[in-house]
Amino acid sequence: MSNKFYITTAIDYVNGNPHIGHAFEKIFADVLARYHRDTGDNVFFLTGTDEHGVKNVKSAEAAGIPVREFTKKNSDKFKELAKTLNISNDFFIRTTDKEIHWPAVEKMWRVLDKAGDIYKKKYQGLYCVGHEAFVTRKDLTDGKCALHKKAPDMVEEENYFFRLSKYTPKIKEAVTSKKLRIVPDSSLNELMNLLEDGLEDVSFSRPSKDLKWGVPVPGDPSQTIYVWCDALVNYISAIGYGSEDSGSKTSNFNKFWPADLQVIGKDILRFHAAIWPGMLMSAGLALPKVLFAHGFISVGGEKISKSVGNVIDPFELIEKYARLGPSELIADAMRYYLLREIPSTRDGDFTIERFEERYNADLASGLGNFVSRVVTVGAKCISGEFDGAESEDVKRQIKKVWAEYREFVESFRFDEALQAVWGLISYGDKFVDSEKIWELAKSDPKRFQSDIFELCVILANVAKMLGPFLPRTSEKIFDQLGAKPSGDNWKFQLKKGEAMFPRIK
Ligand code: ME8
Repeated sequence: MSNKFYITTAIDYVNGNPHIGHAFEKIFADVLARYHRDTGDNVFFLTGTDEHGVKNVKSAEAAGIPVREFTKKNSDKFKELAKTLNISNDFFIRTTDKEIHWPAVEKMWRVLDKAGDIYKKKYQGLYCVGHEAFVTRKDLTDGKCALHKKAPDMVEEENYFFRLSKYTPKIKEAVTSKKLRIVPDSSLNELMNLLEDGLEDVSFSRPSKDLKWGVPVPGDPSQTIYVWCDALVNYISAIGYGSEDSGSKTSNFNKFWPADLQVIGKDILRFHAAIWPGMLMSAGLALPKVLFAHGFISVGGEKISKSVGNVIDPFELIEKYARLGPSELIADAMRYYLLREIPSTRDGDFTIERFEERYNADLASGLGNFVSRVVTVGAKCISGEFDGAESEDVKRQIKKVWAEYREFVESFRFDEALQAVWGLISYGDKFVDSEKIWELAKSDPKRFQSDIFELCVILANVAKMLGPFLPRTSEKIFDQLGAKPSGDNWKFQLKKGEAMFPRIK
């Protein structure tokens, strides 16, 4: 029986265009979704957009477009990005979806209320629109939010609160016992500090007179549900909580919840490791198994920001290199850069220079060159289907790299997984050199064919490992090998294709 694997990403605000930080997170999760599919797991992979709240409303106003139209237009861009980057999500949730999402948010609210965890209170606080959250004086520098560089709004209002404080001990227990595993340790430590201080109750609604754009509080339309309470519910609304009979054995909710892995950026840890588990506990639902918080991407050493003018638009980046080949391979090149260059648990940087360097060194010279050394040379002298046998040394080498690769992928060390694959490529390159393959074609055709067979096996394994990382590249390699990834008793029929990853001059 196959295991289920439910994986989610954060859902993006649609206040602007997607940038490479958004792209990174979706690519990161896609590797794991594809890897688990390859191992035979029954995968459900969710991503989507977060469309309510003050931030989206303000951006729509600034653009002079009605908010519903504005969020739809931008949500479409995020959807399009997922397609362009070959993200293999099974569903794309939008929080404006009144059929699937809203009923779940309403149900969650009622359940929290019934548990006695919602109460009304007069409140005065500083609301940071960038955070979509109340902040405290210690989050400010010179009166401005240290992260968003804007002064928060002073808000005085009566609204509903969620009794998060009550769940501090239970959350602490879940985290320390690893029922809810927080990766990496830096995020775990950050959370433990928060828990040590004790969690505070959270404002869970805003008066509708100030914010109408959102889900009305059930039974009290004078209040709108807080955007984070609404957004976090996407992880269960998308699989049917509240909209299908979640009691039935066949429902996706019963099949897939709890999530096996939730991927988020480190900046939204508190919402996912404190508020979300608190809500789930109050509702009597299981906690996700693992929460993975990735690092942040800067561009040219600076935080990505419109005012700095360093926003890299993934669509433009792909367009810029269109002359190098089909856009799906450029998308793979982008996937490669982000996965190889940004260590998943730390921050990383993007520059065009570094992108081109990596492309030329690893994709044009490393991978592309190896493919052509094997396929072009082989196809010249061998026509039709052929098989053969690998030497013990080749078998051992491939087995060793698979073991490293699996360990690295399963511990989220994607840069190291790719290094292991490139190790196998250089092993193959050495094989070509030491055998002087190009001479053997004439001098010893029998040995030539058996060597080419072994090289094809090496390349097929490289392509198999690249499947989750560079899906289109992997397919194209299999096309040129005339083989299927599922094969183990390899047979090949070489077909020289377009040069993969021509050099950037
Ligand atoms: O936080 N590098 O939306 P968002 C890496 N709607 N990751 C980055 C990044 C960067 N430069 N910039 C953003 C939200 N991200 C909420 C989430 S989930 C129920 C609601 C990541 O559009 C960020 O960490 O600000 C987050 O995980 C995701 O992109 C969406 O960010």
